[in-house]
Amino acid sequence: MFLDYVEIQVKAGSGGDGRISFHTEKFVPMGGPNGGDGGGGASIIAVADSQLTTLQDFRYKRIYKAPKGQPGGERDRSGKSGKDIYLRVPAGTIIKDLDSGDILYDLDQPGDEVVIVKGGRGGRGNAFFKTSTNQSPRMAQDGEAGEEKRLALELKLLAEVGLVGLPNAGKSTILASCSAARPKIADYPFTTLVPNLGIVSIGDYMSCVMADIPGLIRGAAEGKGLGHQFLKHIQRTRLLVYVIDCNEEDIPKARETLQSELVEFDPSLANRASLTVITKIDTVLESDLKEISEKLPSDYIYISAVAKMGTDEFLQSIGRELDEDRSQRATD
Ligand SMILES: Nc1nc2c(ncn2[C@@H]2O[C@H](COP(=O)(O)OP(=O)(O)OP(=O)(O)O)[C@@H](O)[C@H]2O)c(=O)[nH]1
Ligand SMILES: [Mg+2]
Repeated sequence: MFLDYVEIQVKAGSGGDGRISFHTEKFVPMGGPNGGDGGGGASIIAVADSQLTTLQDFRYKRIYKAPKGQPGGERDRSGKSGKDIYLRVPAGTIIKDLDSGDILYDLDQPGDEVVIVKGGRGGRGNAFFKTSTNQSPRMAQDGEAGEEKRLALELKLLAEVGLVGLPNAGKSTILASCSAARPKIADYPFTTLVPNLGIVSIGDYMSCVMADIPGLIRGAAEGKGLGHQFLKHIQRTRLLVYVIDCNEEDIPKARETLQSELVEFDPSLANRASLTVITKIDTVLESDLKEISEKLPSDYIYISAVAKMGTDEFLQSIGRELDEDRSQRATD
């Protein structure tokens, strides 16, 4: 399956208890307090690891407990802290709290790291409680309990193909026409507010996951419009599809705006495989379309997602690009 999901229980270590003890020497049966502090309990930390692609490792081990801190010692010695536990998860893992239903973390990039449950603090030893009025306190603090949570780990569907375009270009219509996804489609900009994913079949043997993100506008990389929050979703796609409405006044400029926003966001996107699709061709006369296409690069693809014109060829091109990308990866 594409979606990988596991539920786990995590418990951080409690802090070690503080110690009650007193300095003793020959002829000084009871000197000042010298009980040390307890050590901190260990935390559990999740790390996104680029080597992993599934949550398989969590299938059989569901409960994780981090070690406690050691109790404080005599002669002001602090207890040792527990050693933190690292849980390695694939990049693209979302961590949800099963009790509240909230998404707590989104570990998108390899190397991303979060403390999912924090170890308890060590308790203070009795040396800490010495005051001018109480020279020999007989009290010490217990270690704090470690945090405990029930979590769901969910691996986000990794989209191989990302549709990028200006608002209202027709991206969601393309996703709807070639997958079972039913994104909202409407004749106004910023209809799509969060990314949509769909599974696209190409011929009989191949399929890919396609992502439709909110429209991008100039300045998106700096936060204008909506698209920038979602640029990270196309960062990991293998193929970018630039979608441009054939009624766009200046198609080369639209193409350039889209590309420069992507590259500004992440320079490595400049080298990502890409296709450019001119859509809504059912809305212009054939003769006008000919005129438009003559001024554009010859590898642009012309489709109408509504009238299903050129869509098979479009999917074939996606298949070819993904094939090429896969074989390139194999030889890398
Ligand atoms: N005639 C025709 N209309 C289309 C075609 N593709 C999209 N449209 C229309 O164009 C409008 C915008 O389509 P969407 O698919 O919502 O555009 P979008 O790029 O997802 O827009 P945002 O999510 O707002 O960025 C809708 O009214 C669609 O019906 C097409 O191939 N032909
Ligand atoms: Mg849309």
